[in-house]
Amino acid sequence: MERTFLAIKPDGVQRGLVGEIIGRFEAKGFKLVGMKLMTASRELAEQHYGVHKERPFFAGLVDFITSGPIVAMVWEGDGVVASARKMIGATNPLNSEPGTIRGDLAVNVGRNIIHGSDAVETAQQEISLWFKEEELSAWTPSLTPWIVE
Ligand code: DAT
Ligand code: MG
Repeated sequence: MERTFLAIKPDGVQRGLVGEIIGRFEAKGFKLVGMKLMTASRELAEQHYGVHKERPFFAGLVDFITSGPIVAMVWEGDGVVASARKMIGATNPLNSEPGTIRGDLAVNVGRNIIHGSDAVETAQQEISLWFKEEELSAWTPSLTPWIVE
């Protein structure tokens, strides 16, 4: 089953948006299989955003993402990687459609409140970077037959 890595960034936690954001993925019908509140080390943040290390915003991005607790999560479901990206919206919240998390709740690219893996392969790498296998729970929500046929 497909899985994605999502993280509510320090701005989302500080703004009290954890419940609002998690609620959207629950309501959609995806399954939460791992979650922890943690402050990322610089090393972890630099690995996570390694693809951006030559970009001018890299140092500031790492400073920001390590500045306070984040909520790291793994969600599961058919097509969850692409669907979560749609639910999150465009990188710059000023371009994110209303109805998306960033479109509804953010205004600045450096404070866009949530991360989501951009592809199935990236998701697998990010999940193994942030979580140990034993931190993930395989379970069957009792509502599953009412969500997927
Ligand atoms: P996304 O988070 O939508 O996958 P990304 O991978 O291109 O976006 O960039 C990672 C994060 O870096 C993004 O969430 C916010 C920050 N960022 C991206 N482009 C930026 C820019 N031009 N200025 C400042 N921060 C930027
Ligand atoms: Mg990205």
